[in-house]
Amino acid sequence: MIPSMDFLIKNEQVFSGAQSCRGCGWSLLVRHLADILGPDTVYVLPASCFSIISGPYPMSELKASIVHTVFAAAPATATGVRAALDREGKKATTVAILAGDGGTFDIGLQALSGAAARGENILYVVNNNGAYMNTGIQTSTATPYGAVTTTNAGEDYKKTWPKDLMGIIAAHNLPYAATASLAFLEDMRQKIQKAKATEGFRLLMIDGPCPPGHKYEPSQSIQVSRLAVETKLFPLFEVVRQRYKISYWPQKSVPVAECLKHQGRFKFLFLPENKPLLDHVQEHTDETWTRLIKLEKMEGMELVG
Ligand SMILES: Cc1ncc(C[n+]2csc(CCOP(=O)(O)OP(=O)(O)O)c2C)c(N)n1
Ligand SMILES: [Mg+2]
Repeated sequence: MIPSMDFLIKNEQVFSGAQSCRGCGWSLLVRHLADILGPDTVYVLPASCFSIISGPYPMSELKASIVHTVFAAAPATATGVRAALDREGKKATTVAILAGDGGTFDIGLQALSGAAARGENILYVVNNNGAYMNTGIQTSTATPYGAVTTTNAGEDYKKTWPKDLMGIIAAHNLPYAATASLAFLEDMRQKIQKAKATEGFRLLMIDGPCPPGHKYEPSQSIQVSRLAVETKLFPLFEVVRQRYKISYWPQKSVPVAECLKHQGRFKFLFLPENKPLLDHVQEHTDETWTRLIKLEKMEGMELVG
């Protein structure tokens, strides 16, 4: 069989010398994203690690226009950018938001919901690294259960489950939404292509490896991302108008501990006295996966676009 080369960068749109940490998911994600979206793209950036990585003008990392905006309002800013481009007749120009989980699950949620409900012609990309990494690893509502951050150090680890952002987004009846992983590049690139080709409000949520925040060696980023998918901690799926479709079915049943044990942020789950907590994470993950399968099988859920 001839191996597919669909994971290779074809039109590099990123200058060398990015200011990211080693092993950062943001950089690899944006290389692939920009390769597919091309130079006729305006990127709208709320505050996140990528605001720093992309660099202040004139040292931008991307060969495209970048609009830096306030933390809470990227979808509102992007709405304005879209309207201005449309008015100039530039309907083919892509408007893409690059946001972190803090800017999406928490502070930008209202603006996100508004733009999604209005059906703005915008691509929203969220790099979910599970905390406010740029300002020093504070808990967000995307932080996984059991993780240590700098804001829950007093109570040792996070004791609530992350928000179901994809469920919230599905409820907006979008034409395209999907999760993706840097360890599954062909799948991720296909999803970016689909999102680019779809008109209306689209959202991609990428699992964001972060060595300093998750506490592992930079060389392990892709391996940890792959384990997140194989253990079903980060399932890969698409949602089109509330219809779910699983994109990757793990062949083997890999326990969540296989992914969590590499990450220092989960150290509390591996204390002998905390075995029930680790079991709890496994049960919750199994339940979420079963629910996803049920959502996929649900008939008659498709809504008219
Ligand atoms: C209103 C407001 N509050 C706080 C900040 C400080 N701030 C800048 S980036 C950031 C963290 C962003 O976290 P996230 O969205 O998850 O992106 P990441 O840095 O993890 O990529 C914070 C708190 C800000 N810029 N504006
Ligand atoms: Mg984050």
